[in-house]
Amino acid sequence: QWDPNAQSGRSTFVHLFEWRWEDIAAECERFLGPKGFAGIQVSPPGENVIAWYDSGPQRPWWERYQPVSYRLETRSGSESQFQDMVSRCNAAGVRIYVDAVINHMTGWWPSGTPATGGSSFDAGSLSYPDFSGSDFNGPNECPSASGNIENYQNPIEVRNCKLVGLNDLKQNSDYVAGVLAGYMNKLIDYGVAGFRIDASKHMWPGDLGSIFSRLSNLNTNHGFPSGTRPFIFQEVIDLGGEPITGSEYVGNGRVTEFKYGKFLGEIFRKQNQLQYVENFGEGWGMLAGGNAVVFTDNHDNQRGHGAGGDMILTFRVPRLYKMANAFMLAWPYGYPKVMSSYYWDQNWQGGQDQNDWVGPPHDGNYNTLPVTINGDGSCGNGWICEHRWRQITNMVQFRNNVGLEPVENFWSGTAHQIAFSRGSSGFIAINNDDSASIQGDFMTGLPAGDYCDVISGSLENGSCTGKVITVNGSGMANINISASEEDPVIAIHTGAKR
Ligand code: AAO
Repeated sequence: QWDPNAQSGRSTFVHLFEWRWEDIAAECERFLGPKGFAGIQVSPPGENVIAWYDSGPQRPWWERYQPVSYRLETRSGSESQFQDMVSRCNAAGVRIYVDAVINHMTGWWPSGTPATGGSSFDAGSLSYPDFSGSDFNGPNECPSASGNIENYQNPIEVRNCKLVGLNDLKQNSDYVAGVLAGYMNKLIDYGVAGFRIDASKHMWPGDLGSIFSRLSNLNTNHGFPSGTRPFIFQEVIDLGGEPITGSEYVGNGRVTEFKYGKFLGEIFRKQNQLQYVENFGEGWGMLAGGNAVVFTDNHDNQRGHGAGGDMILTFRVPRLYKMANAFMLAWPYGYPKVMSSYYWDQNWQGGQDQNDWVGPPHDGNYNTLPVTINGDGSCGNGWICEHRWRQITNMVQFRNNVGLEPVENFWSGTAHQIAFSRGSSGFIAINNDDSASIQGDFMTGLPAGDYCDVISGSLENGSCTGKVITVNGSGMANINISASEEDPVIAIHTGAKR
């Protein structure tokens, strides 16, 4: 349940936030498979409320986090499109991880509010296709006066009361656990390789463990060895300061390490120093790497939800974002996730983006627009596709190429300059200094030869489209990165040798 179930030689996954199943299937075949991505986190595939306020959020992204039933009908597509996507991605060597929303159902909505698969529900009387009254936590279980989580210092409240008004399922009921595991087992049967467990902090670790123990092994018809357990990563926001910690959950599978992206933001925004990363990981008070899923930003904190605050780096600060992702992908800690976003116009008022709810690009009927691919490989129709940015894609390949080789030759110059090698397979130098260059001969650990810098360009048809770095017979190379370069990073590896 800790193993990502990736094909061998693949080591990074991508969150294709709000993408349609058809587009994901095509992306597996035309890009993710060939480029070496390991897997995809997909948006919740289960039926959700159609959220609409006449003067307020209209079809916000967050409606996907308010389940009505487990029918696989959403604006990402139908059940058959979902099945087709999983099969085609597995065939392309790319795993599908489902974002499983199993803590709760919807918040309050007037009765008669529609859902994406046509189901009826009544949130006020706790009536849903699969659940009713006693399947939910109520005043007997939840100690807060409002029924909502008011105090994160009280673990009983956090687990048994409603998260932002969402009707809270009773996972310790045998019936409820059975329905949830049944939903997940159906997805496993369709070839899914793992799950992100949404809002895990709001469920008891033991209840989650007993749900996971009901899960089937992965489907051997999709190429998984028999006896393979589903990959599990639990969303627990733990920045310290609360009684509930991420470590309580590592017995069930991996946990999202939110400190990682916050630290990266602080480092690259120079609220901290890049030179201190030599022991980045456990040495910085984070989980053991084998228990962690890491990311620079996620769909919540790129828009001010969740945790991490204004330190978080996103596509809106592309230069820093590419540097931070390059470091993440070069550094051997955790299972890294690359965020892939859509654009929205922000509207800042009083320190808050009033448009933090805006859903994916859509037509006049709120059908999600397809992801189109431009001539230069970037995406159209409002899709950002960070995973297609050359600097990020190429570093995914760097990580695949260096495998488990250790960090060696760690060097720091000024507070914001570092370089290190990964055994004899890769070398990277990062210059986040405001004015000083990185200049000199560096020990790369690599065999002699001419290497393509995979940040300024790529290896194409036997030649480099960007800088060429020459390593001599003793592994030394002359490195020169001025502080004003478009991307002040050089990365070379044995998989991109001219
Ligand atoms: C929507 C509306 C609500 C409405 C509700 C019901 O926005 O106004 O009441 O519907 O109709 C998403 C959206 C929500 C949305 C929801 C349902 O973000 O706005 O509500 O869908 O449509 C907590 C949870 C964490 C959760 C996070 C957003 O612990 O699990 O909130 N993330 C997941 C998903 C997320 C989704 C849900 C869960 C629900 O990724 O997309 O919500 O399915 C502290 C706590 C954290 C807590 C945060 C935010 O964090 O530690 O556990 O996260 O507060 O409440 C510093 C601290 C840090 C602190 C942070 C913020 O950084 O160090 O610890 O400040 O205070």
